[in-house]
Amino acid sequence: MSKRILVTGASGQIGSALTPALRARYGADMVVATDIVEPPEELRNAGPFEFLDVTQRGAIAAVIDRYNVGTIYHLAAILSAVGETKPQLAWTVNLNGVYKVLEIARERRVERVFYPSSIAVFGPETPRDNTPQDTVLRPTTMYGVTKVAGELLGNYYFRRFGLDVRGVRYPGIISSETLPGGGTTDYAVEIFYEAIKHHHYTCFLREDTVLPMMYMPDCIKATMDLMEADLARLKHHTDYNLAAMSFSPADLVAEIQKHIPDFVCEYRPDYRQEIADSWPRTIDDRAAREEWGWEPQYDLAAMVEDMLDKLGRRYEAGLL
Ligand code: NAD
Ligand code: AKB
Repeated sequence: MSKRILVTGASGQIGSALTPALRARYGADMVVATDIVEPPEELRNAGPFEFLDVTQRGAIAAVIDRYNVGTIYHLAAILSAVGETKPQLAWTVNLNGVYKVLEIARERRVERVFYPSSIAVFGPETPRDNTPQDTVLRPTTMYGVTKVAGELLGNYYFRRFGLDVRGVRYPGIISSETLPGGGTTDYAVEIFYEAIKHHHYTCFLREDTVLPMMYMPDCIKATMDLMEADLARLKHHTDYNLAAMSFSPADLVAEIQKHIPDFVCEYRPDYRQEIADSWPRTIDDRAAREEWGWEPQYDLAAMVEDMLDKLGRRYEAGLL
């Protein structure tokens, strides 16, 4: 029987989009979605779902054995903003989680593991413009600390044990289906809901805070392309820089106003401003482009048009 795919953190922003994409590509029964919280109804009804806490080693091993898992997408994590309010939880879930998943993957001879990293691996000492692939990694958030350690651990398991661990440094991900789970880039999703519902948004970052961002279809494409890439072509493994677009809240507001002219945004920066100020503005992703053919499809204008179209339809149907 062919081996199944396990997704941890499947109820989250990325998991709830990646799981259906994997099911469409490999078959609904082949993809086991797991999380500690209920997934969206469509995801629960469309294939296997198990409650799974990634800090529980025995529970991870049991699911891997029960479903004959050959590939893991390990998405479960605590993101940057929640991580700064609960650093101990971020350490436990992010680092204990990835260590346990890698250990069990090694023991059970899992073939491939996807472990997403983040632009949060960079810190205030890193060049912020066109941030190089290989550069200073001294983050000032607990989230960033766990992501650097996770990248290094994944590379260690590849070199030491031959476990094929792959990962990208996602920028802020924007999506129309599931709300983000507590990051610094969340404003770039929330703003659409408020623009459509109230024509008004109060942004928790300064208007000139430029950050790297990506639309969900590109995030899914990058993830699946990297996982299907020829291993022989990969010079990096767990730490690919990835770029699609960079913009500030003011840029995003101006683009939304092309569709909703009376939309107004106020700015009240909070503790997340300091996190954003420690991250890159733009990213050099040549390694991803050269080693596995990465190319994004969506720029700011195309993303905004698609977001407003999708969310606008849900609003008109009374579903927002
Ligand atoms: P999210 O917060 O939306 O989802 C994470 C999921 O993990 C949640 O559904 C949560 O219930 C689950 N979870 C938390 N603790 C758990 C535990 N102990 N056991 C099992 N599940 C647990 O996050 P996301 O945006 O979907 O992110 C997925 C991955 O991508 C994370 O590793 C994140 O660091 C990374 N990433 C995301 C972004 C982004 O902008 N969304 C950017 C960079 C990196
Ligand atoms: C966050 O803001 O924490 C995430 C990320 C960039 O990792 N969106």
